[in-house]
Amino acid sequence: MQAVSADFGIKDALKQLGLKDINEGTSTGSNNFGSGELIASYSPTDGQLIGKVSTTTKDDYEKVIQAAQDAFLMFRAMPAPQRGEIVRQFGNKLRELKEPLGKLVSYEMGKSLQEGYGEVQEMIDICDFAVGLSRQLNGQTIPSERPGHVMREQWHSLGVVGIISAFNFPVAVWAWNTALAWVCGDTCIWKASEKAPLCAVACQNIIAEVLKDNNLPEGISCIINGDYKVGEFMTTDHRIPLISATGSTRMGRIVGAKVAERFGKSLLELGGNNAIIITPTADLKVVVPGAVFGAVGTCGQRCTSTRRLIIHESVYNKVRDAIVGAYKQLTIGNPLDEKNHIGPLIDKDAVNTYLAAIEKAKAEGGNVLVEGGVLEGEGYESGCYVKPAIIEAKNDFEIVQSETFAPILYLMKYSGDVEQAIAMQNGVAQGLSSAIMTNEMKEAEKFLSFAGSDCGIANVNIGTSGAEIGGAFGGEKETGGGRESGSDAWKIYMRRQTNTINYSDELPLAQGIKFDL
Ligand code: UN1
Repeated sequence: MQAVSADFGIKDALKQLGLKDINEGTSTGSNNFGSGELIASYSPTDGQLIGKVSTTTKDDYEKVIQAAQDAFLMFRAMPAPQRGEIVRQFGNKLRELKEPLGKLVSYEMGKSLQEGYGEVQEMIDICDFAVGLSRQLNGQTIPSERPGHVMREQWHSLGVVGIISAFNFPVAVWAWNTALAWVCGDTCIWKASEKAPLCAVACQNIIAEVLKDNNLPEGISCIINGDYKVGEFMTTDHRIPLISATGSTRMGRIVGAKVAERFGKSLLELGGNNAIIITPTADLKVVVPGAVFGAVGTCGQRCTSTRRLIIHESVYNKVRDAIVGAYKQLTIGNPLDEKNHIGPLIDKDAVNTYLAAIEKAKAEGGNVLVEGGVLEGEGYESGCYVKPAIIEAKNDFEIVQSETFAPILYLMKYSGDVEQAIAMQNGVAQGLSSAIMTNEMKEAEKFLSFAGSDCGIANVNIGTSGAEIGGAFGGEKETGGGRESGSDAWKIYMRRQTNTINYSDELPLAQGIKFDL
């Protein structure tokens, strides 16, 4: 670790974030009661041990939930704009620490430094959004059918929110949830991915300082560490009214069922299988960067990553050649070095999944246009660096139908009108993000209409990834149906109450029912 940290300032970043490095001991996060075994965090960039984090036992968990429940009782009584002030301070701390936190994200997770900074920016943006929201948690007044009556809708704080997040966005997805949950008056318990535990501890340290400065209990923000078993403490716990879970469809199926069994609410943000439709009028200047960033950004490990290009046959060769040409410009290497576009996959398991997917695509009849493979030699010692691959394939290949979290882009042709392309784009089990590249207004509007894309996100002349926080984020079908981040996604973090108030001297019943005594 020493050599790399000296090069890219990682050691300094760890210090600024209050993390101990391997020579100093174990990081726990200030509100983590973790007394279980240690998780070691290795960087996929250089294979070095970055630090260790202690895991949460069942007994520890009981202390955490107690702290979160106690904190909830005071936090929900605090006026929402004052809670917004806490989130404002948190956002400011993130502004101060954008560089070290972005570096840690890049080093622990492997995404390019630019994307690491982008992730922290996304946290700052959602904090700003939530601050404004803290004065807009408005209910409505509804006309009553009865004289001398009025109906009202109110939004009350929900309780303790459980957050389960994935390795690929190790800090931003937590912030999407917490920034909203906090202004709504909820307290949070976060189980981060065991593949990026130090990012979680760093975030906890930052919010802990803000809470301390404001004499607020740290139970407002808690972390628990460990594998899926630790997540299960939350999914089966009736004291947690909402579980927000981001990850694979496989995970979501289990979590969703467990939470539903106890009538909890769940917000699921699961797998995607995102396509860009490229029509005859598409502008290559827009198509190439949109498709390439979508496919190789975060080394193909975004849930919004572009997996399929559905290209009209009349422009197929031109588009194919332009994309294949652009792949030749890509540089792969240490993501902390800003000259590289692409860092490593998260670990060797992910490398094996990537290799198996390429083999499967070939076995199903795919035609490889850009060879994949694992990079070896100087700078690639971690064994996690792979080459982004492009394969001509058919939409109904089994491998094309499933999400592989890796930089593999499938190219396919359509020959008819845009409806045919839309049917192909919709012809998968997932429904997160989608895009069309066109200068034809009618095609764009058809794609966005009720008969168009069936995804939660449908874009025109931009790629499938890189959504802004202002819109609701999430998708349909096997993506799980949840919406987080912007728009009115805050409503799931609150409980809705309908009030009917009678200010008359009579008691008329609704629906005109007579009940005379
Ligand atoms: C994810 O991959 O889980 O739209 C989230 C995007 C990012 C968020 C991705 N803003 O690509």
